[in-house]
Amino acid sequence: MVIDSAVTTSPANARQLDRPLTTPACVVIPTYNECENIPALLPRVLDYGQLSVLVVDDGSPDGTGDLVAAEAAHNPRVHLIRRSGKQGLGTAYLAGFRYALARGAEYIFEMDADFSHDPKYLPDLLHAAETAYDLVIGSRYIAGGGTTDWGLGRQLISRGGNVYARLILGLAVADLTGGYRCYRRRALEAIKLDQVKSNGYSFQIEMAYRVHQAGLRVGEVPIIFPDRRVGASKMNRNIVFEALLNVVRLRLGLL
Ligand SMILES: Nc1nc2c(ncn2[C@@H]2O[C@H](COP(=O)(O)OP(=O)(O)OP(=O)(O)O)[C@@H](O)[C@H]2O)c(=O)[nH]1
Ligand SMILES: [Mg+2]
Repeated sequence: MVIDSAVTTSPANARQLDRPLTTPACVVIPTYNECENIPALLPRVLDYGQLSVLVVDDGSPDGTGDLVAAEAAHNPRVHLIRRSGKQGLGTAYLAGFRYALARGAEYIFEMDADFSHDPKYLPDLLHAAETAYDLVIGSRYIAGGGTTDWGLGRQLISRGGNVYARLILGLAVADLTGGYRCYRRRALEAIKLDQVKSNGYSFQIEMAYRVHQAGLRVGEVPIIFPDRRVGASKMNRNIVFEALLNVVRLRLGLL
């Protein structure tokens, strides 16, 4: 199948294959320059026959989008949204959520492409979503979870950010910034995706807060989180500052 012959255009700057989801669970993976990771990651996720993958690629100059398009051409469990340029993690996820919801997904995962989120935890997240929670977060900060490889600076930012967000928002969630997640459909339906404002680090915090505010159940399962295998981090100081400010805005109802 030639990818451009079967695309719909929605929104204006995104191209996507117009095809149905063949499984009730969909793993959304945003990518920007992950050509060294994505070819190894896709088969690991697809090992789980009940899962589909949706990559949201922001015009990666390294050709990540083309690699995924080649997979999608012969595997109906691989889906791809291509956006024209780097537009941020938050809007990538929102585009992915809308795509999955429109195709009837019951369980929608968030996962990084860089192997910090080990695919071996996918069944744990799914099981917890099926049996106990509307949003399950793979957690570094509950018993059994943790990070490896991180220097002191990175650890302090992550732990400090979580304590800060938890105190201000009053949520009993240890890893509010964790981005390895599984949402039940009803959690994404309960929050108005159009109203989600954060695009960077605080996107995860805002999503968890909104699910909690909607009266739904947020829970955690432990994960060990190693540093990205290869490729460059997209973290920067602006993302951290945006997050600090947005937590206060959220609490005050200004976001
Ligand atoms: N589509 C899209 N994906 C992005 C964007 N920014 C980051 N990503 C992807 O989002 C995931 C997480 O980004 P990372 O750079 O790993 O950010 P991080 O995990 O906070 O930082 P590290 O721990 O240093 O890896 C990866 O799969 C990235 O390729 C973006 O603007 N658009
Ligand atoms: Mg990462």
